[in-house]
Amino acid sequence: MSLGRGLEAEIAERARAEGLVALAISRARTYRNVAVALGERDAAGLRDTMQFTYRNPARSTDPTATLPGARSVISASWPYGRSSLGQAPSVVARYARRDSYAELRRRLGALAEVLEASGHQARVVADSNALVDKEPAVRGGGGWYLKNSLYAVPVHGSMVVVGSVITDADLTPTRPRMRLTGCGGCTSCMTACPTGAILPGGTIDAGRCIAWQLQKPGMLAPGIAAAMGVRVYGCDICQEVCPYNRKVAESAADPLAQLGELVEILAMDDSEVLARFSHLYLPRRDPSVLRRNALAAIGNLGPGPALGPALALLAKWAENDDPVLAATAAGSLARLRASLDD
Ligand code: B12
Ligand code: SF4
Ligand code: SF4
Repeated sequence: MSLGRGLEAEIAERARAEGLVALAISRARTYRNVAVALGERDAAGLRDTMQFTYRNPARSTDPTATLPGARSVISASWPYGRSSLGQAPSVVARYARRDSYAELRRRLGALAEVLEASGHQARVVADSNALVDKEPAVRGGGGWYLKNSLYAVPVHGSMVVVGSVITDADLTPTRPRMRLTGCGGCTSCMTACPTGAILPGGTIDAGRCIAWQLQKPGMLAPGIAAAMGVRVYGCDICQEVCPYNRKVAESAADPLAQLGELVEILAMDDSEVLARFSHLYLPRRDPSVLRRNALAAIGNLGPGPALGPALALLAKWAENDDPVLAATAAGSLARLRASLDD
């Protein structure tokens, strides 16, 4: 069994070979600060109807709940921002254009293999409800919390997904950073968020966050359709304006190409939507959530070359049997018509 610095060095080498960044090792302790934050946000009504890590905070803030006897947590990030460079903007947020979480988990699995080969137990956790992913990474000094609540790492900024390997190996922790947040006096994301969802202290009001509202079934909350822009899944606004992500800026969107993407989604039957977007979180695997979002997004295309086909499409969907889809299409028709008077 290899122990001590030898094992840490082996893990670091494998992480580099896998293209993982910001490796960080922390002790497998309970994250009381995060449990308190989850409780306070729940009490303040900022959780909306989200479950995720809120369902069982005792579990999601304690690595030993996933692996009894755990001693260390190895965190690492997968920089998806790079792969979206040079891509045309899409109606899907950048992390979700590919299955970034599967790419991360596969690479973390390679680190788990190193540990297992040396006789240790290891569990990969990434974007599951088993653990709050950012906290062990921050504790191990991989990066910082930002005011938009995301985690940024050197060089790659916040366009990374982050996960961990929980292990019973007693590894030497990497050094925490001196600062909790890397924002200084900047408030660009707070100003840019179209719904004012970013509250002080790195806190998001989920009821106002477009990324959450686009995942929720039923009618979009009041004000979301008009504020959400041309997107059907996820929201990258608070990352795109962030100086940490300057290197991964996209070119300007083309309304006709966006309409093309939305029309394509609306033309798919249920099984096609589920197959094409199998990596997205859709509540109860309900494809109509994406259709609703596509219809709402069309209402934000504004006057321009996409206007004629957009109006015709919405008029048809406003007659749909599904009351949510019909009402969303009618709302978008009204917004598009109003945009002609502006
Ligand atoms: C619930 C959840 C959401 C919810 C709520 C998000 C939220 N910020 O509250 C919704 C659905 C809205 C969401 C959206 C998104 N999410 Co999300 N989400 C999660 C999930 C499942 C749990 C997060 C959680 O429970 N955190 C616990 C809370 C308490 O932590 P916190 O909000 O960071 O609070 C800390 C800070 O406030 C800090 N703090 C304390 N004091 C202070 C003071 C200052 C000044 C600062 C800056 C910080 C600070 O301490 C608190 C406690 O640790 C994680 C996966 C996981 N299992 O961890 C992914 C995760 C956070 N999401 C992720 C992503 C990619 C996104 C989106 C970018 C996707 C998209 N493009 O639409 C958006 C971004 C929206 C945003 N600005 O946060 C990534 C983030 C990667 C990164 N680089 O940070 C994660 C980590 C998934 C992963 N494994 O990579 N998400
Ligand atoms: S993801 Fe969008 S809606 Fe949510 S906080 Fe960021 S900018 Fe605001
Ligand atoms: S935009 Fe500014 S305030 Fe917001 S996360 Fe980035 S550095 Fe921090």
